[in-house]
Amino acid sequence: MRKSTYTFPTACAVAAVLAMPASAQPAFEVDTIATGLTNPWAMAFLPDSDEMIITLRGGEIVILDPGSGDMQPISGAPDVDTRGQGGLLDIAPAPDFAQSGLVYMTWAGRVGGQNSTTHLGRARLDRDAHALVDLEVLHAVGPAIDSGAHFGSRIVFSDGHVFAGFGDRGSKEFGPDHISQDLSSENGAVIRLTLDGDIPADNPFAGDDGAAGAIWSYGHRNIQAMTLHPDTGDIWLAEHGEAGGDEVNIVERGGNYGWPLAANGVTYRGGQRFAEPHQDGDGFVSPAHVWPAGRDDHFPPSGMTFYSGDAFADWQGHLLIGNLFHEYLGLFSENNGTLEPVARLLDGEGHRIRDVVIGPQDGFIYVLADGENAPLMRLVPPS
Ligand SMILES: [Ca+2]
Repeated sequence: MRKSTYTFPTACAVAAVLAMPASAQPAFEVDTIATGLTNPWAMAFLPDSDEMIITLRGGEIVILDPGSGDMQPISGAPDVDTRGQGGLLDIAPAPDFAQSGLVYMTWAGRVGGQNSTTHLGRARLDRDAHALVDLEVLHAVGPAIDSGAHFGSRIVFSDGHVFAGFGDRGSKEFGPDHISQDLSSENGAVIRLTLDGDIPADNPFAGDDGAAGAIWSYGHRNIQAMTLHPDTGDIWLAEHGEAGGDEVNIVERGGNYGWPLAANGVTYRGGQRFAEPHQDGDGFVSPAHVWPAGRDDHFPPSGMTFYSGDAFADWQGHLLIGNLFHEYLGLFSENNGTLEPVARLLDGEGHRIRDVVIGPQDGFIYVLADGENAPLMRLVPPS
C-alpha cells in the first residue's frame, strides 16, 4: 500500500493549528489501496464485512479487500450498453443484505435498436461461486431514447423503499417541452419503488392520467450522487448543470426541481443563458446549494456522502462531494440545509473523483477515482 502524507492549509505550523477553530481541518494521509481499475463507477461496503463491491463501467464487478488490496472478479453482471456515458453504474447492497444477499444495481442497457435506457435491477451475491445470480430487472426508465448521454444514476434506500435518480439523456430542448418537465417521462427524475420493484400507491403521481406513477420528484438534469442526511433522513442528491449551475438538492415528495426552466448554468457553446436562475417564488424547488455558471467555478459532482465516524471527529456531519472536472473531493459544513465550503481534499493530485463512501468500521474516507487506470484511495488520520 502506498502512503502519502498531507497537511493543510499548506505548511500550517503547530501554533497555528492550535489557534484554529474546532472546525479546522486535521491532517490526513492517503493510502492507495488499489490501482489500475478500468473506469470504475461506484463502490459500497458489503454489510457486516470489511469488503467492498465495485462496479466498472464496462460491465464488470469486483469484490475488494481494502486491507490487502486483493480483488476478486464476480460473474453475472447485467449486459450493459457502454455507448457514451453508459455502462454499469451504481451498486448498493439491500437493507436486508445479511439475510437476502441481494445487491441492487443501475446500468444502461439497449431496449431494441438504437434506443437505450437506465435499468434498475437486483441479483443475489453467491460468495462461494463468486457470482451474482438470479438477476432481475425491477424497472427500465421510460421512455428509452437513442442517446449515449445522461443516464444518471444513483440508488438509495429509505422508508422501506428503493429510490433511484436518473438523467435527462442529454436533451437539448431548453423549453417547457423538455423531457425532465414531462411527468410521463422518468428521465430527469427520482423514482420510488417497493423493494420488489412495484409502484407504491402512495407515490405522488400514482394513478394520475398520463403520469409515470414511479416518479417521486422531477425536473432534474443528470443525477450523479444520492445520499441520506444522517439526522433528518432526507434524501440529498447532486446533479450536473449545463456549463455551471451544478446543484445539491434536498428531495421533496412530488417536487419539480426546475430543469431546464430555472437554471444557473449557461450553454456549453456560447455561454448563453437559457433560463432564469433559481429564485424563491418561481414555482420550482430551489437547490440547497448551487454553483455559478462558468467553467472556473463549476462543480460537476459525482458521489456524495455525509461524514460519520471517529477517524475525523471535526468533520462529523460534514458533506463530502466528488468533483470530476476540477479533480478534488469537496468538504462542506452543513447547517439546516445550507452548505459552506471547508476544504478541497486531494486537490492537485490529478484524480477525477467518481465516488466516496465512509468505512463503517474504521471511519476512513474511501475515494474512487475515474478513468481508464484509476486508483481507489482512502484518507486516514496521520500516523
Ligand atoms: Ca434545479
